[in-house]
Amino acid sequence: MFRSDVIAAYSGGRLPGAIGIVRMSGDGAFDVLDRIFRPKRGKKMSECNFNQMIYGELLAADGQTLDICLACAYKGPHSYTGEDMAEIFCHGSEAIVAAALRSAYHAGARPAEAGEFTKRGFLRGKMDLTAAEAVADLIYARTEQGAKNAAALLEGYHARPLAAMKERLLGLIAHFYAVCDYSDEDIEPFAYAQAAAQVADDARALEGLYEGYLRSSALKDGVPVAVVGRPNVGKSSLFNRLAGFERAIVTDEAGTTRDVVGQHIELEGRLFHLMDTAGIREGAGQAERMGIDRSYAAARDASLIVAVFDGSRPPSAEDLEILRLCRGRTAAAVVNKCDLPACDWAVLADAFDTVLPLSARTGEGLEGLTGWLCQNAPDSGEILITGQRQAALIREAAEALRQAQQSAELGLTADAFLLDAERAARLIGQVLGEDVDIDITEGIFSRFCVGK
Ligand SMILES: Nc1nc2c(ncn2[C@@H]2O[C@H](COP(=O)(O)OP(=O)(O)OP(=O)(O)O)[C@@H](O)[C@H]2O)c(=O)[nH]1
Ligand SMILES: [Mg+2]
Repeated sequence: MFRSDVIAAYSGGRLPGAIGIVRMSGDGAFDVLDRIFRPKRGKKMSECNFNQMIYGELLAADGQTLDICLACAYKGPHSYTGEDMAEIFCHGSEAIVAAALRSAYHAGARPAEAGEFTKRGFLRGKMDLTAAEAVADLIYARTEQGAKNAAALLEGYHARPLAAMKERLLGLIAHFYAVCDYSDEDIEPFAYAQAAAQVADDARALEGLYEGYLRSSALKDGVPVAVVGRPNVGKSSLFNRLAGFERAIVTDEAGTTRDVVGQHIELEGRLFHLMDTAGIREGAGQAERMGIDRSYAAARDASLIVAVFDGSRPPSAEDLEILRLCRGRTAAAVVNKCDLPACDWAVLADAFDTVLPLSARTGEGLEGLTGWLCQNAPDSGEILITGQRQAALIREAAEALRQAQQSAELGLTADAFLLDAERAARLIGQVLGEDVDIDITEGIFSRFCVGK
């Protein structure tokens, strides 16, 4: 295996904080550690147990004690990077961390680049490229659901079946070559129908993965939810209630909101992208009319619609336009201002499965709406591929397999089948990080933070 220099970086959260983590990795990491951390019990760090927290003194570059804290050494290859690695858990002060890093550099380490620890893990075969990408997903996860998805990807939820698929394909290809090259020997003849069925199964699996990727934006960008209604019914008030702060302007004038106002919220571990919109009405001025066009566009593009009505006033023609807008969509009707004397809104029962009386002013009935949002968020608990790089390769591999399937079904020459099957196997390998261009891997790791 290649030798690698010792890298060091700060790997913890924002400083100051309770604990700061200084991490190092590489051949000679334990030499650096021995020079900058002295266990209280007298032994050197490199003589203590691995994977065990050791209490001791963190030393500055001049040898003076900087902090009394903990450190842990991890012996390669059983570490995150696959190399000898160590972490020092010092007090989370900027001064201590900066001095500890200076001390590590003085002892022979160099500053790590963004994502370099994970890159080393990848290059040492500790993880495939999908797992490395999942690490970035984990770090940037905005919700519990996003983190769970990333954790499953990190554990090879899709990578393992993909690796198996590639092996099966290679087996099929090898069999094909054997039949062609040693036709007079006792090799089972090649069954085109069976080959066609196998690549069709694989193509279907890949297509499913790609479709999942198209749905995965809900994990990162949130489920888009449009709040629509005629002016002054309380859309912005409701939107602010859900956001938990005064995000949008509220006045008692009709036509307050002119533009789409977006806000991410998390409910029960899921991410939603709420959009407050301009009230829909006829005869508005130019700016408001442009806003109303955007309301329609937001409603069209959203997965879920929250249609708001003013329960203290009778239904109007403008309200009926909202009913029309929601037809055939996943929409809930909110009959707002339930703190005021109510008018008859029975008309909504025909148009909506869900009608929720609510007061944006007092918050009464809000849990009915949040419950509806969570129930209707498209989440099947399915683990989705999230990376555009992987998705593009998977789609291409699926297309190659469909072509191979066609060649097999038509009984074309072996060449036609082999060419596409081999291309598919290569593309699947690239998903996992085999034969991937150095520029591509550099691009992936540079998106990480320093210290990971
Ligand atoms: N009593 C009562 N008043 C409310 C409630 N929700 C909103 N309002 C009032 O209704 C008025 C309009 O509220 P907004 O939230 O600005 O209504 P909107 O639908 O966003 O209006 P536009 O942006 O003009 O389309 C304000 O005076 C709010 O205080 C409610 O639940 N009860
Ligand atoms: Mg508004």
